[in-house]
Amino acid sequence: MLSRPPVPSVSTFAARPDWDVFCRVIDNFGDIGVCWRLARQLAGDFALHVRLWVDDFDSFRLLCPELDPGLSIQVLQGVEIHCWETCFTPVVPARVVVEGFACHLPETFVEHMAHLSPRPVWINLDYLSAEEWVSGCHLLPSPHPRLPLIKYFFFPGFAVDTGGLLRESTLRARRLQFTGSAELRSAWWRELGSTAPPASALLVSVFGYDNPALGDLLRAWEISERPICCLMPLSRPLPVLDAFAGSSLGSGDIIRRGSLEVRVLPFVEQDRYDCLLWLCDLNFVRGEDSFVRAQWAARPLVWHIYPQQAAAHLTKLDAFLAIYCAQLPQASSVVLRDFWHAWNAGRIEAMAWGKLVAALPQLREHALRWDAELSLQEDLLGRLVRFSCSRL
Ligand code: TRH
Repeated sequence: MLSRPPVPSVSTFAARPDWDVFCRVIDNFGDIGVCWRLARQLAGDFALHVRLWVDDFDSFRLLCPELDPGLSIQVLQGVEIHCWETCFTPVVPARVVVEGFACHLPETFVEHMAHLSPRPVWINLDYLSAEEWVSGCHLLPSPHPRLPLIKYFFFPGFAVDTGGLLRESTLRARRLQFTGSAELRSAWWRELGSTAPPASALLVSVFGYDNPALGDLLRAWEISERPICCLMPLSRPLPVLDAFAGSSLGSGDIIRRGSLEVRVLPFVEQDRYDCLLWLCDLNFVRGEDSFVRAQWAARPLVWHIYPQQAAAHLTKLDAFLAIYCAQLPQASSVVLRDFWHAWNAGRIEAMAWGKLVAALPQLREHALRWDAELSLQEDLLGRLVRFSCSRL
């Protein structure tokens, strides 16, 4: 026999929400980056009433500066955002409940889900991987050991039989509008308190984990034939960059050495970060969400994968390289693979950079093709909403 659920508090929206999305920030920005994007798209593209529960407003605010850390409930971009306090105030669960990256829902909330009729569809949104096992595990049910509830494992991925990738319906149109409009581009630079670098410069964005290979790269860029402008949004100081500069750098600082200009940027709002990726000739990205956004930018990319124990991440890296390089001419494929491996191993030879630059025109064509082909697949939320509807 189930015990009675606690009395719910009143939500800012009158009716019971359509979706609850729970996000615990473990480290960095991937968890909140994905959950915020997903919640915004549910509200924007699907006109759903979404409640987003986040336990760390300080991290969240870096991606979404409008967030008021003093408010425990607020509505932004159509999403009802709640501070996920340690002591969870009971509410009526939504029709669909997304647990971001196995973040463990509050016990009282799970009890409450079990008492509802119909019971909510419970989804665990997992991490992205290009590995083959993902297709076999996507949508596997996991019955609750005690309560009459089933949790489904939803795996993002690159194949049609996985959960796909987050991609808002307006993304491509926004990108084309931005890249095609000199006015929008100069407004973007202006808002950042900066100006566009000369057209002759190779524009590179760098967002990665602390990596000694960055020092190798900066030194190679310093003596590059072509001027290089490197844009680096920082959320915290980067020791390798500071060592290169010889002083501690912060947002707004610029270093000029030989052919290289490094501009340290503030960590920009999520949509503005997209614009940065769209502007650059080459993007260094990391983790999960920036890695996906760089693919939707249709520009060449270098991925710093999130390091895991026993080098498990290298298997993930190779699984992606295998599909990404499948239709890339052999010579460029070797260059790209070698460069990604070297970047992740923390050591870049000057010659490797030279080879990558030479391959850039071909890599750019490939990135356009990759984006076009991958965009033909249904996006993650289309798949997730369809699956949830089938279980409601
Ligand atoms: O920050 P990440 O490394 O995040 C993660 C987490 O470490 C997570 O625990 C791990 O499991 C996962 O990687 C694989 O990188 P990611 O995923 O790219 O998230 C960064 C987010 O920050 C993404 O939504 C883009 C956003 N962003 C901005 O909004 N503005 C910026 O200026 C930058 C650089 C990024």
